[in-house]
Amino acid sequence: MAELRGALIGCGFFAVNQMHGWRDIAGASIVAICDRDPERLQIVGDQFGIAKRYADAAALFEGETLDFVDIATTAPSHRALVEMAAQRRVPAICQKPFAPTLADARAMVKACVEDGVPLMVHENFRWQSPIQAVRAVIDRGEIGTPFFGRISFRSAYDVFSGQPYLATGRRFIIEDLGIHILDIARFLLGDVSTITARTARINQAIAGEDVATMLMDHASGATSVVDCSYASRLATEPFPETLIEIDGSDGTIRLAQGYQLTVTGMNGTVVSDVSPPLLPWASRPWHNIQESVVAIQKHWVDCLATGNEPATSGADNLKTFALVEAAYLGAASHEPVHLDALL
Ligand code: NAD
Ligand code: 89V
Repeated sequence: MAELRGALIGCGFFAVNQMHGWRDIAGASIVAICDRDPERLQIVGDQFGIAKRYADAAALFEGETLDFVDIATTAPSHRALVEMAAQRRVPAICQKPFAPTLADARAMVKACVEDGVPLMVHENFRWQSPIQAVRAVIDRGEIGTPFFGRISFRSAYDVFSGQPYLATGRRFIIEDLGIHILDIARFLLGDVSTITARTARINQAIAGEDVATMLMDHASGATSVVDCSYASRLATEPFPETLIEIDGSDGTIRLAQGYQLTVTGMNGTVVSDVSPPLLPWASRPWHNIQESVVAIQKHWVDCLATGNEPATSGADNLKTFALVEAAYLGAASHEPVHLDALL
């Protein structure tokens, strides 16, 4: 099969990981890049040897014949860019958060469905190898039927130095980080019917909430707690590890700090190291996230080749995005929120 011709829109902080990923993957390559900031365009273009550079997305679509576009801008531009791709019949990957509002996200899914264009949200956390290892234990039936989960991300890492915009939004941890952790909860325990949420702002120098605690009912009958904090100073900084506890009818799973996986099943306890590999271009502690970028991009190439729907398609991600929306509603009202009302 001929190599897929892709273009990257948005050459900022995180896009560099995506560019490394595309360089590692067989079957696809980035032939053009776009950013409205000339400095970012030059930095990424020079680093990855991309000669075709555009300051404007419409000019990119006009000037290039593309098999897909990888949108790595921040949320306010996502809808216009995805709709532009749909109109041009160009399959699109869109970074999380999918959109500023659920209404926008729904419209983006609709536009792609109507134009028959594949759409995947770059929701990469579930592709981290430690998370995949947890899911594999569940799938093998080693702990029976899960009835409880705790998916936890607590840290005091300074995310604001690399992503200064995170300090300025009215919404912070649920929209930016919680979205990943809620998606992991869905990935491990299935879709959610009800969510109850509480939030707090501990760091008074930022505009949004930096602590969120969420309790969820899953359609399977399982209950989960998703807790996120960027205000938790710990003896050893865990960023960006997601810690997991799953209890099932026949055993338990614990994914502990340091990527230690403990599975207790009917035949006893097995402890293993599920550390992600350190890719040649990656750097600690980000290597966990960086590896997941390669995994989700490979999945996209496979899906385009087979015609399968991506695991984190636009339609799938509406359910994760609805959890974000519901968590904010619930935190404001102090009432449980039924997902049916939003989806
Ligand atoms: P950033 O601000 O560093 O980069 C965004 C870039 O997009 C900027 O260079 C900006 O000039 C460009 N841009 C914005 N609108 C544009 C438009 N309409 N046309 C062309 N260029 C445009 O942001 P970032 O930290 O790289 O984050 C980008 C996205 O990636 C965000 O949605 C963020 O939430 C997400 N992100 C995801 C992960 C992950 O693990 N999946 C990690 C970090 C960030
Ligand atoms: O994944 C993200 O969206 C990042 C980070 C892990 C730092 O929260 O913003």
